[in-house]
Amino acid sequence: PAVTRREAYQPPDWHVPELALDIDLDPAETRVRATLSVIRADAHDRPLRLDGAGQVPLSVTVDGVAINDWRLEGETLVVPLDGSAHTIETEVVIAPERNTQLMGLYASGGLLCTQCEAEGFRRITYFPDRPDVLARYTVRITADKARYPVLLANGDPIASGDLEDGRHWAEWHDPFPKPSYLFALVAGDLAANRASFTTISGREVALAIWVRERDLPKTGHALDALQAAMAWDEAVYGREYDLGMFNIVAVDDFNFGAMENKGLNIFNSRYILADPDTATDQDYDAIAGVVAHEYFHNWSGDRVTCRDWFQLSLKEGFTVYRDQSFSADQGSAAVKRIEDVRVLRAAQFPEDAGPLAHPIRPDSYLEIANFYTATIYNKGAEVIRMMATILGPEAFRAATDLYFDRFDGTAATCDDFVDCMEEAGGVDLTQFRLWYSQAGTPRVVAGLAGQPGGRAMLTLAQHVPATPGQPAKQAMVLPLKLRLFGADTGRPLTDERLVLLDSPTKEIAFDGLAERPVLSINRSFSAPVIVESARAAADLALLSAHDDDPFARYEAMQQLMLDTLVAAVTHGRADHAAAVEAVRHILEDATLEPAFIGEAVLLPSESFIGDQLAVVDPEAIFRARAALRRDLGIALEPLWRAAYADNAAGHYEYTPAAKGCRRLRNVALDYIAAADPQGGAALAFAQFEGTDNMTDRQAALTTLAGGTSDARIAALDIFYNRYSDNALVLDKWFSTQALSTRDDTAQMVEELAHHPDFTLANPNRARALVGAFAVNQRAFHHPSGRGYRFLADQVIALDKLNPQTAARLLPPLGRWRRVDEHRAQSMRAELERIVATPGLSKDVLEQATRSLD
Ligand code: BAL
Ligand code: ZN
Repeated sequence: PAVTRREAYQPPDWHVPELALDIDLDPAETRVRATLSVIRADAHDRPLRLDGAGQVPLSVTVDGVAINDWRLEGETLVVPLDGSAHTIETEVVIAPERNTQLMGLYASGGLLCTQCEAEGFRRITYFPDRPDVLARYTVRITADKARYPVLLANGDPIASGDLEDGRHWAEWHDPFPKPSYLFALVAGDLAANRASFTTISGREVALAIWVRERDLPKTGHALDALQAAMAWDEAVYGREYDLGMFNIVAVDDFNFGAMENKGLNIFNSRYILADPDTATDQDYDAIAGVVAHEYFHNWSGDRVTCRDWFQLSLKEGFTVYRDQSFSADQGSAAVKRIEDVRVLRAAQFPEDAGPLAHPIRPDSYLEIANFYTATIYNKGAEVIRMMATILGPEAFRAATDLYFDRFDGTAATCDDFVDCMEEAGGVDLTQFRLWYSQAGTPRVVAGLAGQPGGRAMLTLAQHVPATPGQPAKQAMVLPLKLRLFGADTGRPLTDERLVLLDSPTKEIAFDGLAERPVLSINRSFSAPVIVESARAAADLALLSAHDDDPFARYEAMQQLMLDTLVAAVTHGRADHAAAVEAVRHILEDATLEPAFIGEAVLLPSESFIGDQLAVVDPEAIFRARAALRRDLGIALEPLWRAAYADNAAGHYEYTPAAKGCRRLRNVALDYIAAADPQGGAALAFAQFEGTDNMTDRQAALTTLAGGTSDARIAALDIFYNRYSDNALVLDKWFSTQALSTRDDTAQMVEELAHHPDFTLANPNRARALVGAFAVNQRAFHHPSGRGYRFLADQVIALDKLNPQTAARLLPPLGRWRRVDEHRAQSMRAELERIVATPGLSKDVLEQATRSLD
């Protein structure tokens, strides 16, 4: 397969200002007629080249006359043309019911729907399927009226009618030129939860969330989030919605979380449907975040799109930053920042440290679907955040205004965005741009040396590790917020200051310090880096108790626990006293909100502990973590029991305060179970049975699922029977078991893969079992190698149906450099088995071969 390179970018040879689609829907045989107005872009003599995939043209006409001098080069339709402007018509037949890749037009439940990003449109019709060809779309859909009473496409509806044969039709027009990846169509028997939104300039927008009739009661939260997001984007970014309608459709089979098609967002149903009985607080938060994310794309993605797919982070990094800021404004900003950093560390840092590392603007790809990564999305958001920090809020807003104004209606690049930051911010970001080209997580070594006379010298040194294809790195610009605190009193000794570390090393002197200083650095996680700063347990405990930046407080607590756990893994045992006392202090601090306490007292994940070690020993990490969990549970049992009792709610409410109470209470439950497995299991089972909400029910189930009590089997059965007709909740049933820390999880997961409710055809279900299992460090790295074999078997099987989802499950197998030689060999053997599989997709081939390097 051919590699696409960023540097090989050429502007399109032909523009397509208008596209009319006439789509006669049928699951087995859908007929698509496309009428393209094409204009030669400049003085060249190259033919028109239209991308296609999986179909052949039934006819091609030029200016109304059938031609036969077209040819196929691979799957590309090549049409020789004289002159500079023509009308081209093509006709194809496709079979959505046989489309298991879920790219292009496909069937999900009783619906027909589309997913076109990145290159799915070519599976529907012939077109220059690249993001820098922007057309105005008019779409006519015809379908059986009984089976598909609702017909939706992008833009606004312009006409509809009935036909004699039980069929009907609808026409939609989208006045905004858009690339093909934003095309969408949905047909089905759907019901709408409707509302309206009045924009800042007084225009009424009709909002609708379309779902199966029976799911209507679960759409209120998503609709509220949509309205909040629309108002927020006006207030914070000055962005107003631009069509008369905004439609969202929820579908069960979806490769992504959701998709920002202009005026017609299509969502994975897990990011729409929620009620207290079936969705956790985490689900509710994710729904609001994803609804906002897709809505925000209307400007950062749709109105201003990407020139080519190497610029993907232009829209994704910026839009993730926007949705993170929105969610921070809706609840606790501190807790949101902690959660976002946890996701970055769990998903992106390992990517940056492994064989699949790539810059946020990659240089080449075999399959672009493999680059919808935590690096493009989450590290991309951190890069935008750093620019916002450097510019400050007013200049950042001026810069985004400039960007939206200058590039409205066009396809832009990451450099265009940074140019606007420089111009409006009056800053030089030449060196900062290395964030776009260099992969790898920078490391900062920080040392603070106290000197006589109230002086201290801070020494900072940065190092960006080598990554595949990038052996040597240049020093980057790292915006580090820091502050000094007094070691005796915990009082601040300095103001917070923003240091731009832009050289390999830097020294900063502090004078007039009244006490020995303790360093608080990378406050609010101002740079997405790893800070190595040898600080004594007592100093970390001091920061965890006194730092005025909540993130830094959390971070000090995490570092203290990490140091304890790393010592335990390395030496076989560790002194837990400092960690216990620091946690006690947090639990006893009445000024802290429960949501924050719930985060601060959490143990670092097994994978994050592993990231601190040269060679990961998953069993040793599990044992060290379990020992600290048990000791924290036992030593602080009265405080956990008090937190459990004090944070009980009479009835369910979805408010930031109530969420925080549930969070702390469920963390406390898990520590109680660590201290007292039998009593904790009984408490968990009582909570499981007595609660009125899924947050508490799933938390109790998770605690039970990791233990050995008889209540575990009972709870799993009750849960299964209660929710056997709810696919989203059954996903939780699978993933809770796949994430269990029990000894027998690997075997249990193999058995669950034969459960009648397990199917690889549904991406959510595949991710719930296989994806969850592959991040369960202890089970996946089972010394027998059965975990690796299982993942490889599932990837090979899924690749035949859905290469994109299969490829996204593969990365854990590429972490073989991080484990002992025996495990590494087993992992490599499975990767080699995958690569040797006949008929492999380029998606999986690319991920597996890169993972072997
Ligand atoms: N553009 C793909 C889905 C998303 O990031 O919104
Ligand atoms: Zn996005």
